Amino acid sequence: MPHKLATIVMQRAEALAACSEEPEQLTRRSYTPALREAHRLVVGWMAAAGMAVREDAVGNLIGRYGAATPGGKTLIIGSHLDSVRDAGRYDGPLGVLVGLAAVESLHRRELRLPFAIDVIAFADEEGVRFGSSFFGSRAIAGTFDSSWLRLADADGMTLAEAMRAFGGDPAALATCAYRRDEVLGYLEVHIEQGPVLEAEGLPVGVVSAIAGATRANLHFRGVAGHAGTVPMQLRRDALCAAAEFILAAEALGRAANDPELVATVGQLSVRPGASNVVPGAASLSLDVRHQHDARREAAVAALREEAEAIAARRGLAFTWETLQATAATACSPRLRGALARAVAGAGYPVRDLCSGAGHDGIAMADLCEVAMLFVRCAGGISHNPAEAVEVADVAAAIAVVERMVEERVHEI
Ligand code: HGY
Ligand code: MN
Ligand code: MN
Repeated sequence: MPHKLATIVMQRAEALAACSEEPEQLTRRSYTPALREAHRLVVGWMAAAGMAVREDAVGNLIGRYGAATPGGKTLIIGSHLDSVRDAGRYDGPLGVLVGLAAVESLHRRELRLPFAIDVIAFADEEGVRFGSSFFGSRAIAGTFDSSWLRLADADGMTLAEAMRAFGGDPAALATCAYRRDEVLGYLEVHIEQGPVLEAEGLPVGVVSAIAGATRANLHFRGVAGHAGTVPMQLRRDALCAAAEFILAAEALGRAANDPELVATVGQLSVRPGASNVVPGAASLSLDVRHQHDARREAAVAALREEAEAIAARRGLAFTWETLQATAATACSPRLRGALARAVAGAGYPVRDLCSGAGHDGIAMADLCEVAMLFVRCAGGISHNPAEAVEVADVAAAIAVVERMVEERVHEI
């Protein structure tokens, strides 16, 4: 059955890829009409798999496959449908579609388990639109911070306004939270977004921990001036300061001789943004990750000091805005063990590996034990339209999840 369902998963991933804000590339940010279109497709697939479907106040899409007897606990299987800009097809959707396929397999065989399965498509995992992320999973875990509702996107729309326009209810976010005692655990299937499984010829991997991450915005303020008249020595050029910082961040990441430390500047805005004006203001994003929190925090502190020194040397004003700092999250030894036995039971080698990428499991760990299954992806490429998986590896993931929910019940 897994291979047939895997083919359906691949077809559905293609259908979801057409739900985009941009005609030429796949961009599906949170609370957009493109995400609404994606939800419409998934609602139909969930209903056809015998699931009761609802959307909660924060905008999570939740399909429930009821337990054999009412009152059972719930295993949550989830991931996200929102994407980065110019995204691949599988980062997020694969996890929702494999969870749905495992339920579909039960439904086709008219099987019910002693526990319910909730397949959740979380409202905003990538954080592209509002800068901070995990809004959906934080609401499910009961840790949503209402100050986030005032975050605004590039058009000035607040998260609360976007949520309301999408059909959500910012005033009712407490209703999204699950109770600890009703949840068996959380399982996410996700592409590895790295090269390890492919390098070792493995279809799947069991995640041991998810790296911690700090996201910040840095703002350099100088003096705008005429490109033709302001002498170089008298300039207070905000973009040159930002450029110096960007290279310093790369140098720190490289010099640390620590492969687990990564520092990325992915966004840069320059004002006023005219070719004949010395830039008076420049803002940039910073993303720092590490498996160990102390190392990440030390790197963030060093980068903040460096930015302040650059601004001081150049006579610029500087502000630092931390948007999000998430601690590294260990996956549950109990669930990992059950997942590893399900991998072995499905006939695949068990390979533990860390996740450099962030996932909703970070937020879900405040609610319950979490486990993740990685799926090999071509070249380890992700956050890129070249993202690709093999149908046989998707079939492997479905077979593992089926064994996890059907044979490892007593271990969950
Ligand atoms: O940024 C991440 O690690 C994830 O893709 N949200
Ligand atoms: Mn991603
Ligand atoms: Mn993802």
